[in-house]
Amino acid sequence: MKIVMIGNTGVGKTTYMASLYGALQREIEGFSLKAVRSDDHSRLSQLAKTIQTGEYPSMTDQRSEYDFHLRHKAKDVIEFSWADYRGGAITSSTKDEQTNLLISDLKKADGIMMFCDCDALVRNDHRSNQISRMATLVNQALQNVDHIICLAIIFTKVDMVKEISDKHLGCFQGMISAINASEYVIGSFVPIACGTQFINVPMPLLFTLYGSIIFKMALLEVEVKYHHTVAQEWMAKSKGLNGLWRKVKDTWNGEPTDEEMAVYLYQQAVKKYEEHQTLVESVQALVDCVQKLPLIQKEKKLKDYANECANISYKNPIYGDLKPNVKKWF
Ligand SMILES: Nc1nc2c(ncn2[C@@H]2O[C@H](COP(=O)(O)OP(=O)(O)OP(=O)(O)O)[C@@H](O)[C@H]2O)c(=O)[nH]1
Ligand SMILES: [Mg+2]
Repeated sequence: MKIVMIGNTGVGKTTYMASLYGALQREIEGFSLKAVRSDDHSRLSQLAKTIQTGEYPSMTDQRSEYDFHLRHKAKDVIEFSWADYRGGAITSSTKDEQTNLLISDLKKADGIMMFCDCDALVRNDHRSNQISRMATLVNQALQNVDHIICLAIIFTKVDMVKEISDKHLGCFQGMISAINASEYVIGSFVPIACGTQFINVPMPLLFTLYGSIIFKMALLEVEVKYHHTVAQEWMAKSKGLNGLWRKVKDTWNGEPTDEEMAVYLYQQAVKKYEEHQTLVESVQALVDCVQKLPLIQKEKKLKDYANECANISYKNPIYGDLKPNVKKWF
């Protein structure tokens, strides 16, 4: 399971990753995050603390990949890797090693976070965001996909803007059409802020992992049914005279008997069922979170997305204030 972040230099990718990691050291709606390697844990936790004081990280100079466990109520939900790039990788030529790595990562991604500086967006500063360049790279990566991909279009630094209106979203029209045309891509806009103010910080990650977690649950369901059916088939074979004959033959040859095969497959079915049950509660919590987001859907207009962005962050910040004494956004 792989998540890739894409966004021009200075839009806030590293700030987001570290802030999220810091925030999810305690449970939010039951979810928490754990780095697999202890040095990554120390680095990200330290960075998160520094960011909360208003001091931001320095520019990323090369790709770094982190491995995490998303947990829900102290149980593992999914393990995933998450790559952070230097923003320059999106504008460099394909001769650049980092750019090639980004393109190949995007092709393998299960979830994509596309970062856009909201302050630059409302100032119509398109150079700072390079949206059309990102859209080209993402569209290339989405050609011929055969698995579900969640694509979060993340508006960073919303603490710096007064309003997001439909006229600011026109540059996403191409992306919206591509997402609506694909049966595999689920898209959403997510406004966030990190630093001295915290707005919607867990949402981009939860949304990006959503498709893979749903897929994992569906796969477990299929596995339970499969193991159960095959177990029944072995059990049926073990019955009657023919079954007795097969048992003698298997025992003579030192091979597992039909009954032993049936028991083994039942045990597998039970194991998969237990895994599935653990996921059900987490998926319900995830669906509750994701439903509040401005999901990209065919019938919606740009105005609808602008209104929904305003509703989730201006009036009803989802997990808006994680710290005491944080000023409300407006
Ligand atoms: N006001 C505000 N500023 C932010 C926020 N997030 C990031 N910034 C500012 O944006 C700058 C760049 O953030 P980074 O996280 O380093 O950006 P990046 O996308 O990782 O940049 P590269 O590593 O160069 O690709 C920071 O130094 C902050 O000044 C935010 O939520 N609010
Ligand atoms: Mg960075």
